[in-house]
Amino acid sequence: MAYKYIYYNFNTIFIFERVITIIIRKAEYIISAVDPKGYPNHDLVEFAFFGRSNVGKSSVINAIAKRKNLARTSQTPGKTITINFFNINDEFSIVDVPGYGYAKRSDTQIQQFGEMIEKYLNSRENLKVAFLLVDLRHKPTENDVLMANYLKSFPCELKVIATKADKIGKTLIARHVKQLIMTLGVRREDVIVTSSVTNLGIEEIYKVIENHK
Ligand SMILES: Nc1nc2c(ncn2[C@@H]2O[C@H](COP(=O)(O)OP(=O)(O)OP(=O)(O)O)[C@@H](O)[C@H]2O)c(=O)[nH]1
Ligand SMILES: [Mg+2]
Repeated sequence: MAYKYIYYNFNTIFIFERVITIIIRKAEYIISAVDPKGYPNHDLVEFAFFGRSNVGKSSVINAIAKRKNLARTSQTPGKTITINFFNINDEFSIVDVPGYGYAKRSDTQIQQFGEMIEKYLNSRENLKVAFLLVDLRHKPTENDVLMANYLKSFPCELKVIATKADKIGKTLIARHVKQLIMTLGVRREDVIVTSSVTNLGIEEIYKVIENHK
């Protein structure tokens, strides 16, 4: 944990801003599972990452864990097809959930994915925060809205991660965040603007994690 000191007017006003950082001593893949029988039998608090295919879930997880290839990322959407659990510092667990909205999936597969996610949300008491990732460049999709409403029905906290902020101009960011808040029906303080390329927003995610550890 560190503190940022900002001085104004010859020290007459100064602002303390607590900067949270998590030192990553250990970041390990635990297991992949499709149903509760396969979940790890640990009592670590969990933080799960939801969102459509290709939105950047695995990339954000790698940025949080400060590892290049902990979660597998890909140019090809639909790569993550199981729920993947990671152990960070033996203190908390990060959960990579398969993405929705990938066109090349059969109806049966879509149904199986839905059931896989539903079982996880219904049975996992140690899940503290559901992070829903949406692409900041575009208006949230219908599926994003459905997912946000669905996640709101569970007792865990919901935070929205707006991804790929490096891909749009700074002036557009505020406008798109506003649109995202309106479309998903969330509060500004529940939205974290991120980029896995520049690491923008990763400290804010650490803050959320710290609050639940
Ligand atoms: N420029 C930029 N590219 C990103 C960012 N995050 C992810 N990407 C790219 O977007 C693509 C998809 O990223 P992934 O992290 O694999 O996405 P995912 O949500 O895990 O995808 P699935 O596992 O298919 O559900 C990759 O080519 C990433 O390099 C970002 O913040 N900025
Ligand atoms: Mg992935």
